[in-house]
Amino acid sequence: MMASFLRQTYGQRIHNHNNPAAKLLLETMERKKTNLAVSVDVTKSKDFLAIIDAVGPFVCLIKTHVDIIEDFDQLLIKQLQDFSVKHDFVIFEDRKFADIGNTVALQYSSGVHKIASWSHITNAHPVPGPSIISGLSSIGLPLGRGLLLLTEMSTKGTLAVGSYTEEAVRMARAHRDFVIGFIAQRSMQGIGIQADTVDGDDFLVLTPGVGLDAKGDSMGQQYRTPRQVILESGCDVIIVGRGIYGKDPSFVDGIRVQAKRYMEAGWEAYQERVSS
Ligand code: S5P
Repeated sequence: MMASFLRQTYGQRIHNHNNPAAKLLLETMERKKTNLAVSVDVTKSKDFLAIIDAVGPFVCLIKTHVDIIEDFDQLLIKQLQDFSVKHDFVIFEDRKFADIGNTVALQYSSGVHKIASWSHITNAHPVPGPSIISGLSSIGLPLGRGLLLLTEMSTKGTLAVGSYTEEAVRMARAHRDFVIGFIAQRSMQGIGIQADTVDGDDFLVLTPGVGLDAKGDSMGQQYRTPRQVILESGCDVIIVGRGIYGKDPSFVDGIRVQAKRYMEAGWEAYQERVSS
């Protein structure tokens, strides 16, 4: 049976969550009236910071891949955190952990990037089984962090379908304190439980593979519109990368225009959803 989370506002849904990172994201979305997340996939600190400062006013969340930054240092993290305060957004390092519990705990806490110390949210592939959640939560839970499981992917030919997706949602249901939601292409409500059972778990769904002008790229990425993602598929956050900063990360005026455009498209689709 379909519960009614899809028709609740982001503000109302804050009360369905205990995890501080989930609450922070919903509060930010409600306060700034945006369900846009920007994925800042560039290799130079200068471009990384310029894009974040340009899109900051329009986003609820900034998604990072810090391992692609060539001139990474701890100062960059301080600058990212300062922007997160200045512009009021949540930070999500898209690390896609995928190893045994002991290894992911080390990768999350240590090394050059020390992700757990600054990223409110991170994500993991469910492929190792529940031990990946225990490993990451041993580090992240005491810090008030949240985890997203990748239950589906946006790419052509993805193996994350069918019973893999269902089992991953079941894993999440068993770890509600730390798993706040999914990277997926549609609402995961009712998945992994019997059809006649009421689903009381309000998971957040953050969705990449969003573009208004292109249908995909030459490497298997597939794009859908904010309307398809938020209204038709019941996802909560649109994640947009190249659709916003294109091929020229230094053209900040153009980036601002695109960010506003995606923000408005995402919010309109959400308003139509909650008022339907
Ligand atoms: O299924 C997925 C999961 C993720 S997290 N498909 C994705 O594209 N992503 C990430 O979203 C990907 O790593 C990239 O950072 C972003 C999409 O970027 P874009 O430029 O194609 O919008």
